[in-house]
Amino acid sequence: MRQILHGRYRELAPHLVPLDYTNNPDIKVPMALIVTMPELKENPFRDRIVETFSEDGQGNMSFNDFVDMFSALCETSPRELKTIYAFKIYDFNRDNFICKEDLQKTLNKLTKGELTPEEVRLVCDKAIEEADLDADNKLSFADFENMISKAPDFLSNFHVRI
Ligand SMILES: [Ca+2]
Ligand SMILES: [Ca+2]
Repeated sequence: MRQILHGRYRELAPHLVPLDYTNNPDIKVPMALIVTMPELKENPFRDRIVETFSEDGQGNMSFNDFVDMFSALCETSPRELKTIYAFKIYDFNRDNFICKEDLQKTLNKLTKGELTPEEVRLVCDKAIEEADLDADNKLSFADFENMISKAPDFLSNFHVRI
């Protein structure tokens, strides 16, 4: 798997990525190139996914970041792991909670802008109301796990076959 991924990583930037990785060179491939991969380019969360898995938080990916990303996204990776990353990806403002604004952005991406702002608001209010176990009007990770158990569709963008 690592070898296949190295080939895929290298073909994104052959002038940048060496063939020999035995000394773990400090190379990063920018997000703009990563998101062109067929596994990601149709995914409405591609930028967020790449940002979230990049150690620098900006989407510049080392080979290790790249391996971590595809290990988490592959079809055999456990749901708990996908849930952890989905929470980070949906937490747009990175405050460790999914608030209404985060969920509205998420839903706009999930539905590709097919819902009106009013519909998005209604769906978000209802989703938070149903999942919010401690009633603070935002989703902690525990609340989010509760939401995923009822609505696994929220993980549907985090399965990739490579
Ligand atoms: Ca947040
Ligand atoms: Ca809560």
